[in-house]
Parts: sequence; structure tokens; C-alpha cells
Amino acid sequence: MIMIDGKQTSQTIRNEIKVAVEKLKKEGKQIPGLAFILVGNNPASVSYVTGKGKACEEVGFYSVTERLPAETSETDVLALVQKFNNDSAIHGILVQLPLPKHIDEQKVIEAINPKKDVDGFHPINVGKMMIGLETFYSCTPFGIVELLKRYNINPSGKHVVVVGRSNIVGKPVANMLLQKKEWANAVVTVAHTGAKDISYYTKQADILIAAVGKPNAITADMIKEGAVIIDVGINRIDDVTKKTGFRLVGDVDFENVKEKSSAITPVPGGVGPMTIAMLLVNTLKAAENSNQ
Ligand code: BQF
Repeated sequence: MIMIDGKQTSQTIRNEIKVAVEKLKKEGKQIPGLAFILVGNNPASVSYVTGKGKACEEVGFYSVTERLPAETSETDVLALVQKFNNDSAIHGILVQLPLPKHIDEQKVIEAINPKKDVDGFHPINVGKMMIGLETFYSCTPFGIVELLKRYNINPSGKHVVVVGRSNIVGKPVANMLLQKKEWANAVVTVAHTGAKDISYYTKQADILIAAVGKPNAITADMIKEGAVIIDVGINRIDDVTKKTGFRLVGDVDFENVKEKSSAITPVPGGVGPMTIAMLLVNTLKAAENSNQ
């Protein structure tokens, strides 16, 4: 069984980006700039934005974080997006989701200039991805594709089963792996809560992508011997032995599933760190595009 090390792979990518930023600097070009908009105090969101900000700093990006109170109006958030759309030092805009309920997330996403949409959530970019055009791929699906690439796991001709149909993971990763491209070309099934028996589908997977949002949703009896398991779940479980009071677990019953798999991503340290690395890749690309 191969342990797919997302933490190490993301560090490799971060080092590559650092080199690219140094090159931009040497050539007298503008360094990539990323703006974060964080509304409210959701602890997971605060920690994600902190982690992304640190990653920017490490690779030499310019970044700004606008932290707004939970009561901020939709109008004010839209105005801030507009400000960053018009700021030439900012190449990427990341609005941390979820937003408070009184703000229409879709409206905010659509306010972002698609050329600065480094999360790849704007309908224009989602549409481009779906028809195989060059665009910003959303960071988690992109991270999964990049992990498979760097571990020489070629999805071409394989049966990929995605469990989960969210707009941020399930739907885009299924669409990406479906593309007629050398790094994709898989036969893709998307299973979800509407299925009578999820295991009927998961047992047929050569590559199983779990994006369910529930601990232990995927157990050993649900997978084929030798399958590749990509665990996208990030679930917080109470744990009094940790100083944070919680630990992270994925959607997969890791200890039992790993024995039966040929390769598996751990949580933490699997897909999560790759999400951050690909945000940096997208932001670098946004900056390079603006230099052209
Ligand atoms: C790790 C996210 C759900 C909803 C909104 C490293 C992250 C997570 C785990 C991280 C996520 C999940 C992010 C690990 C960003 C991934 O070591 O396993 C990094 O920061 N993520 C987010 O910004 O919004 C989310 C999940």
C-alpha cells in the first residue's frame, strides 16, 4: 500500500512556486497578489484563511486579508470585491466560504472578475472547465488531479467513482477526470445520497474519491481490493487529548480501508494541503496572465 503524501507534494509545489516568484522579481515583473475576504468568525474558516495567508507569505506572494464582522451587509462585501477587481496589485480574489446566511454566495462569486477567480467558482470558469477549455480549475479537484499525476496514477481508462456531488468537489472533480486529456480520460460515476445502495457503485471503483462530509462513510467492505482511495473529507471530531479540543478525520475508515487499497490519502496531510498548493498555482497563473 502506498501512502499518498499530500503534505510533502504540496511542499514540493510550494518550492516550485517560490522559484517562479523569484524569477518574476528578477525580471522586474510584478509579484502575484492575492486578496482574502473573510466574513465572520467561523473557526474553520479563520484557520483556512490563516493557513492560506501563510502559504502566500512563504512563496513570496503579496497578500491582504479583509476580515469583516458577521453582520456585514451583502452590499459591503460586493463593494469590497469590486475594489479588488479594480486593484492592479491583486491578481486573485478569494472569498472564504461559507458566507453568513444573509449574504447570497452566488451573487458574490459572480461579482468576482473571472480572470481573478482563483478558486474557480465563477460560472464562466466552471463552464470553461466543463467543456475542456483553459481556465482556473477549482483548487481541491485540481489538487486531486495533481496528486494522481505526481504519483503516476493514470486515471485514463479507469473507473473513477466519486461519492458526493457538491459544487466545490464532487461535480468539478468528476468533470475534470472525464475530460479527454492525458491526465484524465476516466470513466466516471458519481454516487450520492440519492443512491439506494452506495456500495454497489463504490465496489466497482478503480479510483474512489470520497467527498461525503461524514466520518467512516467509506468502510473496507465497500471497496475493491487494490483500489486507489482519495479521501477529501475534513471532519472535526471532539478529542480532549488535543489542545484544540478536536482532531481531523476524513470520510474513509482509514485503518481498515488502507489494508485493502493499493494507495490511499491520509487525513490530515492528504488532499487538504494540495488545495492550498493549487490556490498558489492558480494565483501565479493569474499574475502571469496579467503580465501578458
Ligand atoms: C490537512 C474547506 C470545507 C469547506 C470549506 C490542510 C486544509 C485542510 C486540511 C485547508 C477546506 C479544506 C479549505 C489540511 C482549505 C481544505 O492537512 O489535511 C489544509 O486549509 N483547506 C477551505 O478553505 O474551505 C473549506 C473544506
